[in-house]
Amino acid sequence: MRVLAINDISCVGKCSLTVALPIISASGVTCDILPTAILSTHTGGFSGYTFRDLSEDIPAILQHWKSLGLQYDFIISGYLGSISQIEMVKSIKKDFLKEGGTMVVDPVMGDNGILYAHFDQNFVNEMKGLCKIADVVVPNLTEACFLTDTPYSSLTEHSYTEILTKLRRLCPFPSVTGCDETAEVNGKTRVLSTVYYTDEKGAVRSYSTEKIEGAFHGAGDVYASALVGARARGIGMEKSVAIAAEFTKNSIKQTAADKTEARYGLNSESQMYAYLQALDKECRK
Ligand code: PXL
Repeated sequence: MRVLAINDISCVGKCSLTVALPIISASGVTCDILPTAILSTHTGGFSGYTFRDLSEDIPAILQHWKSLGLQYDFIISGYLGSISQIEMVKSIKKDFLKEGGTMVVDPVMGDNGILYAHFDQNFVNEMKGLCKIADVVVPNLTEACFLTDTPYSSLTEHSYTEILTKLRRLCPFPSVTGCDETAEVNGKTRVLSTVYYTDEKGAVRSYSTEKIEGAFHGAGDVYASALVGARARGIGMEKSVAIAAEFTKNSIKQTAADKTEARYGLNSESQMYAYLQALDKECRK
């Protein structure tokens, strides 16, 4: 199994490729990388970061790969710094995804109801176009709202299924993370963090974990990488979502216990062994 991860390198702050590469590789498949930009840190919560756009280097990299005849079973795209990089990902899919391969798009654009620095409505519109060529999209709730023109401020627990139905007009297998819900657990009202997704048969499903209070940077990257790792190991959507959601929740839980600054990312390293055990258990069935 060969996976290509297209994303930036944020040198500090554990997101994008510094998360995708270790997690996807650890899952037991080859993970090649295409860096879209190099930043000293990510853009969420730091000021004064450097940002080198690598768009100019990419055509020669792709030319070389073509000469090697490289083809991928999975391609996952993440943070893209410009509309021209969105176009570039579309042509990479054409040239490098195997027939029957899986295109995964993480439409990295924002969180907590707002877009990250450098993004605007024009970029959102172009990202909708990229989602249309994907088999799987993994937005967080904020990104799902932007992709479906749903005002974030108007959200209720009843909106989630509707958002998923709208996302299915863009892509057959959307999976939306961070859908907060309340539920009665042992007679107490609890807040749950739920992933809404569609299974292989196209049915809307959900998977809930305990909600850990706070904003944790890089959680979307951990979830997307763990999901791709599980899918690349041949595990079905339903189990893959559960494994990725548990890995992410446990990483968040450990990060909260560590009391590190949220902008430095998740302690997913501590949960890697459990993730691999979950993959192995499923693959042995
Ligand atoms: O975690 C998403 C992400 C990836 N890459 C860069 C970012 C962000 C979010 O802030 O700034 C550069």
